[in-house]
Amino acid sequence: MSISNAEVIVTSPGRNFVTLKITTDDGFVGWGDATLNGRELSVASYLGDHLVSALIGRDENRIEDTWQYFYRGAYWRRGPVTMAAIAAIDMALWDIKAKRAGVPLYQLLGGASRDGLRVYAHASGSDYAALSAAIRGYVDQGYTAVRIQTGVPGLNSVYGVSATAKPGQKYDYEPAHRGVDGAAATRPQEEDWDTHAYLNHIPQVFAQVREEFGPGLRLLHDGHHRLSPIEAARLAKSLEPYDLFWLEDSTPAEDQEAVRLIRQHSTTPLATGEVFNSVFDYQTLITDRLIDYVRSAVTHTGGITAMKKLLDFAGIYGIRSGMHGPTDISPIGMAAALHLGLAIHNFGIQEYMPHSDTTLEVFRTSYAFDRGFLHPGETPGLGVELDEELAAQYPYTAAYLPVNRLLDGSLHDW
Ligand code: CS2
Ligand code: MG
Repeated sequence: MSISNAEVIVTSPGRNFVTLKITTDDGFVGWGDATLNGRELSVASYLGDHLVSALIGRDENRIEDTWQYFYRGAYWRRGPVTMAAIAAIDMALWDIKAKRAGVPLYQLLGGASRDGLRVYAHASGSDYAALSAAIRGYVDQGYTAVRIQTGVPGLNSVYGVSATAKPGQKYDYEPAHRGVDGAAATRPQEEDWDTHAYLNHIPQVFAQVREEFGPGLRLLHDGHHRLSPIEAARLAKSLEPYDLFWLEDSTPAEDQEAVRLIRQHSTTPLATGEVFNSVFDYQTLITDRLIDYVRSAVTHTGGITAMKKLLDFAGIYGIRSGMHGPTDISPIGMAAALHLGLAIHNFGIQEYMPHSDTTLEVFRTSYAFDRGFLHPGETPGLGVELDEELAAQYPYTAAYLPVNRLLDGSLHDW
């Protein structure tokens, strides 16, 4: 049995996604997600122009060898574009292997370690009333964990805070922006930022949330890499009374040593890694026990093969998974996270930003949400099928994540 065809499909049902379709000579089809938000076409080209031709004729069963071939065999290793491309190949091959075996993928990864995956929702609001209504909407749907992002007095807009979300609606915000009236964007939008105002405001918001919603609800917060190490340490310390499940990405991601400083000052659990793409990005963080949760996405870290090894490595140090699950990972990448999360022992929590109805018409999924938990379903393989005809009706439309500037106009970190 060998790979007879491999094809890259770019579609934009509400937002852009890059998908790899691998077909075997006896008719099995595997799907892989290669979506890199705001840089989609780079991965489509890397796959389509450089990797796909080397896939044809390969033994589809040799997943580990194929992974090593594209990673170890390449002179230019790592980086988000390369690792998203390898991830898509890896996911598609696992999808085929499980379909051929007639089992949901998690069965090949060791079988279920739990009945379902606890997820956290995104709740945001430009002021406390809007935020509180958003949290209430999720609690009413059965969520047991909620990420809290809020507007900051004096700032026009804050990343991760919806200006339009309504309580109970399925999704909270879209990370990337298109241009006017949904046209292709020509450049990122600009948002403002003021660390002083943010640091003063956030602890007050968490105090209000705890008072209103009580001690049981798990609360998370994402700093989106905006703080210096000592500012992040102050935030982590000031949030201790509100018992966070985690504080995520409060310092720029490439500086692993910055996290040591936060750790020295606070017992607030820390999560990082959604922009990482290799186990080596975590080496110090894991071996020195500087974090509590690994945030990588299967889609951005070289696929199921690499992510399983990363999480097994983290597990040795008592560190758990908190895999990235925003709308800019396709339902295929999401399904990969669910199968892996169900199987591993050191699962922590799964981020869940439900996709739009338009996205879910194109990507037909078998995973299901039930009272705060997700399950990947029992369909053989990953359990997601792309409707190619429908996908073709949604052409790529450029969209970008915003950039942010301080109030004096200088550009600030992501
Ligand atoms: C966020 C994401 O989900 C998260 O934790 O940080 O919205 C992230 O900013 C986007 O996925 C970027 O593509
Ligand atoms: Mg994040």
